[in-house]
Amino acid sequence: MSADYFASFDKITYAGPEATSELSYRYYDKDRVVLGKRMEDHLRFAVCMWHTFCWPGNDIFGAGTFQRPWLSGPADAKAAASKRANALSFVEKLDVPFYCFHDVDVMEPANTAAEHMAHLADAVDHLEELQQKHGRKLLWGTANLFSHPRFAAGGATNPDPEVYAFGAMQVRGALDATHRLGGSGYVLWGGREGYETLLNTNLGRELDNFGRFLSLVVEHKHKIGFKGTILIEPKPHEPTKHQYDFDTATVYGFLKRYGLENEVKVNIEANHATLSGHTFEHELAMATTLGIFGSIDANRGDHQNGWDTDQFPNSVEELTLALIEVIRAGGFTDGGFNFDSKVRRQSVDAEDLFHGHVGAIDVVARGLLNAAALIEDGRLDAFRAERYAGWTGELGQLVHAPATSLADIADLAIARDLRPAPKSGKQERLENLINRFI
Ligand code: XLS
Ligand code: CA
Ligand code: CA
Repeated sequence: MSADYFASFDKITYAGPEATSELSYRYYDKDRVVLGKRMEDHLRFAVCMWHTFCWPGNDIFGAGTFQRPWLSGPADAKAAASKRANALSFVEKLDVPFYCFHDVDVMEPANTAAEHMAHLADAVDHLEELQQKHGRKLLWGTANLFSHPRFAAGGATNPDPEVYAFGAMQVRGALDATHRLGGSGYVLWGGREGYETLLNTNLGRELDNFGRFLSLVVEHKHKIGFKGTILIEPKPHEPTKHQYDFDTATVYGFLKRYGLENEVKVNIEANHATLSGHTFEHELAMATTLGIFGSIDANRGDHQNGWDTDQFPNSVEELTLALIEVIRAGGFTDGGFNFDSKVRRQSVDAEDLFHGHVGAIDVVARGLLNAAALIEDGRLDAFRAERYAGWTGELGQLVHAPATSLADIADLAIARDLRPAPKSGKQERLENLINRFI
């Protein structure tokens, strides 16, 4: 049916830090046990369909630059099948367990709702065979409610209920497909669930419609017996000026408001974290603290650019800090590290797709090894525990006792003549400690 675009590449294997081949893993050794778990089970890597196989390398100033055979002809059933087959073959060559997709990434384009369902069904049949053939699994599925012009004003927050219904059709289809393909999770990224101007926007109406949409998705998940996690992927803006799922803390407030905080978790993307003015590790720590840490898109931004460049992660330091938070969270349950990453527009060779993924996988693996070593060393956690030790003492317990009032605490401060002296937070010492492990 379709020629194997990656036929000339060997499977990528672990060859250790002294490896001579550029396309070998130097740190990702899938069977190596770290903190009691195989690396493959810790990291649960996934390749994304959209940037890697659907994007032709265009930007707002120029046309696609990539020569991918399935993108050069008409967007028909044959092209869609070639894309799927090549994608799964690529994931097998990388020897990582998972892939992720949007409905429209894998199917022949459709003009009507009925056609959408029929084409998606064909794609799911084929993906089921391919998963079997290549021994790969689905990390998460999702529906694209942002590319088609009908979604210019959003899907679940569109002023027009007919667009909302079309979006519901797509999400029902993609969630059913994810369930059938044994996916671990289902993601909702609301790129156009936001606004361009408040002049034409009814915020309250849009939030209630969005909350209702998410409740319906959760209800459907239980109805069909899908055991995976429903995930929201926060992002502050782009393409909309303001996106409702701004960051993890905002998503948590939204979930609480609609009673969904025990049903939905977050898929945190490094690039979106920095766009919202946070660090990647901040978003991870916040999600863990709020009990909604689910999965990760590891792609990063560029420090000089204020947009979503979706680059492969390449900072060992950034990944070490992130992995400390993942380990503190107890690791993934059904989430994983997805590479929602694009090679640069000038990286036109098939080989560039391998360099991007192999390098990123090794950077994340090094982050894991460093973070595990830091946790095992114990000094980082010991300092933090010591810094808060007062809260397990008498005063800390008194503050939290239900009968204690503000006046009780104030009176105690006076009665004991408290004169607390500043204590060093030891930031430089801790930063030096981290650097010794990188
Ligand atoms: C875009 C998002 C998108 C989601 C999936 O910025 O990262 O790719 O991960 O819809
Ligand atoms: Ca992104
Ligand atoms: Ca993403």
